[in-house]
Amino acid sequence: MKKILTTAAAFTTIAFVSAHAEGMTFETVDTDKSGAISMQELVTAMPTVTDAQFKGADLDGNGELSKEEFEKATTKK
Ligand SMILES: [Ca+2]
Ligand SMILES: [Ca+2]
Repeated sequence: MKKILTTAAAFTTIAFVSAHAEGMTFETVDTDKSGAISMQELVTAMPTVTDAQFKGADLDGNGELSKEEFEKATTKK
């Protein structure tokens, strides 16, 4: 049950990548190579992403996705 609850809590974050993440890596989304993914970069890579989904993936709330945050958001399980 614990595993299911963890998955459910992360589901809104994960949802935005499921259809788009194939072959997509942090490096390809971070088009300006700043080391973090901005909302604009994420939308460029995944046009269906919403602001709420971006904020859900931005675990520390600094307005950008670190590699760790991006990888968590794109992990399907
Ligand atoms: Ca960037
Ligand atoms: Ca962040």
